[in-house]
Amino acid sequence: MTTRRNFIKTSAFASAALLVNKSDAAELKLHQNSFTPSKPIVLSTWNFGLKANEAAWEILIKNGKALDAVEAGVKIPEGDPTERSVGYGGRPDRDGRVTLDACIMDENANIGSVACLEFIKHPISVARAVMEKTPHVMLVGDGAFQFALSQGFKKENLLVEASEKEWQDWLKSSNYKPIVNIENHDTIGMIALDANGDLSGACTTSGMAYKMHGRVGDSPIIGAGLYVDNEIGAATATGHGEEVIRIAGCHLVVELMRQGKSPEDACKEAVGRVVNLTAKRKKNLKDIQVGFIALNKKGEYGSYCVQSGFNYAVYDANGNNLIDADYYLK
Ligand code: SD4
Repeated sequence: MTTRRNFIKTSAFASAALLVNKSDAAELKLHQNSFTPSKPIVLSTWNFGLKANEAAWEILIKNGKALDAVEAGVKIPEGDPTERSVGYGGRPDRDGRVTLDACIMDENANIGSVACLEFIKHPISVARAVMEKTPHVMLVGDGAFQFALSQGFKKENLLVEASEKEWQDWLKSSNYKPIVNIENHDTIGMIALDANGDLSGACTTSGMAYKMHGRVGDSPIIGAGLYVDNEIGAATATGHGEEVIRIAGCHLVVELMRQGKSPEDACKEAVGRVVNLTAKRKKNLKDIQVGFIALNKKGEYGSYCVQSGFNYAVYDANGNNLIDADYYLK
């Protein structure tokens, strides 16, 4: 195919035309007018979602559980040292420490989360262990690390040479100014509907580069960076965590779907809240990116974000495709 971009026609549940970005990694199949919701289906944030979706799909297509699929999916960028915003290889905080945030939620509202976790390559699996093996829902810092060791996770250095070098350069100015859409990947958030009709989600990140030590974003916070309600749908977020927390973003998106909004309209309204509060607080919207993706119980999905550049990967019966999210700042 020679065209890089194609329009998907409006469908019953994709209320606005979406731009589809042809990825070299993905066979692009247009859904035009046959955008029938199907299950299983998995969605994940940014272009590294394509590879992550493949791992999730292997489980979903064998009638596996959405919970297992989302954990396996997000482990792909977590374990990849060239992905500099998640897990191993992630950019450090301003003290040069790689601190990771992750959470997971299943169809029965079981939840597990870790925040500011160091030295463990797969925080999502530690979050799952918090969910399944403790009476709690969230462990942070050294407590999360000690728990991980007790569960057999290995202590590893997560700061790769490239990240360390960038951090050394950053120290010269020490100016904390998050870059919007950095390298087209940030947090990976993944939500899936399995063949059995159950929803689960996972979200994992190294957070904002050069953040204060101890800073926690939205990604490990159930209701902010991720939410799943098996009766209604699921949502996950990426971008500036402070803004997502401010509106309890993903819980809001799911509640808006409960009120009857399509996934895309729910994401759009949540972004509208970010926009309004940013104006109220007299901050510059151009410095902010927030993106949501959402999936409902029927397998309908959508997304919306503050500014251009956010995309997400969808793997369903139509294949594994990258979709450019519609955005507010035109
Ligand atoms: C966070 N939403 O920690 C996450 C990921 C991120 O730019 O750093 N996005 O706020």
